Amino acid sequence: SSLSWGYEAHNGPDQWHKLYPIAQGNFQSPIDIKTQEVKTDESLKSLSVNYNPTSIKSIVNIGHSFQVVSEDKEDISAVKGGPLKASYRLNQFHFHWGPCNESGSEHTVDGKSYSAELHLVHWNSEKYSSFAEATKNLDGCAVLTVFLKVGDAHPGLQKVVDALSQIRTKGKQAAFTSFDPSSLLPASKDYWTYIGSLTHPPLLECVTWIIFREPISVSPDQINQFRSLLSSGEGEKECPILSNHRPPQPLKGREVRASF
Ligand code: B30
Ligand code: ZN
Repeated sequence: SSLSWGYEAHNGPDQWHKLYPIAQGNFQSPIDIKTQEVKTDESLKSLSVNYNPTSIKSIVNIGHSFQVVSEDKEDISAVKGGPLKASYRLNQFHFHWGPCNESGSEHTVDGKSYSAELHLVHWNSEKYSSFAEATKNLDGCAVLTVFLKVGDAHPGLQKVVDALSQIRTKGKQAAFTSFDPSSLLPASKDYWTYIGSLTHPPLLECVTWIIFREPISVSPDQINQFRSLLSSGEGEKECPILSNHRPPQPLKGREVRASF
């Protein structure tokens, strides 16, 4: 173990349970989606995603990743419908990736990894008053998830990639405004859903996962820009963020439903 968690051998996913025993809990994420065991649920409503570019405020290097922050004082950007029984407000979005294109996603589909994974993180603003409070409850959060595969460049992602040069080191942040997160969603709104956890410490079991079946394509250059971000601070020895994904966890009897 180590002073703080990370993704290296000494402080990575296999060590997290020592400081965060819930790492071995019954509702952990990510998981492998076994498409033959998924149940189509005709009663699942279609998702209603309402994002407003005015809620997006900044982009920040948080050391193990970077995130784009959405102002969440009101439901300016929110999701409802689908498996959700309330409106969930957008708090931030971020990505997970790996050192090469063969791995990087957190969820897998029939054992197959994608090259990266986008998480749009929301909290239940009808029942709770902050993201932190929401994370203490099973119905607290909803994460919309999009797989990234390497191929053609993604025009919507390029604006995010272009901002990374301003936040190369840990702790840096920059203004990032009038961006529409819907530009990062796939054309098809078919999704899988299950109940799980945050995928890194504190690993709280508070997330309704909504995972789009269809991936988006990003170029080799776009994903390489993710890998050029640094986990080190300004003036420290340069340490690129090459991997920040947790492997799939045991399903432990949970049901994965499909909207399609
Ligand atoms: S995820 O979407 O399941 N990967 C947190 C939010 C989303 C996920 C995992 C964890 C979380 O704990 N957020 C609050 C505090 N975080 C910032 C952050 O959002 O991401 C602080 C931190 O770590 O040190 Cu990473
Ligand atoms: Zn995440």
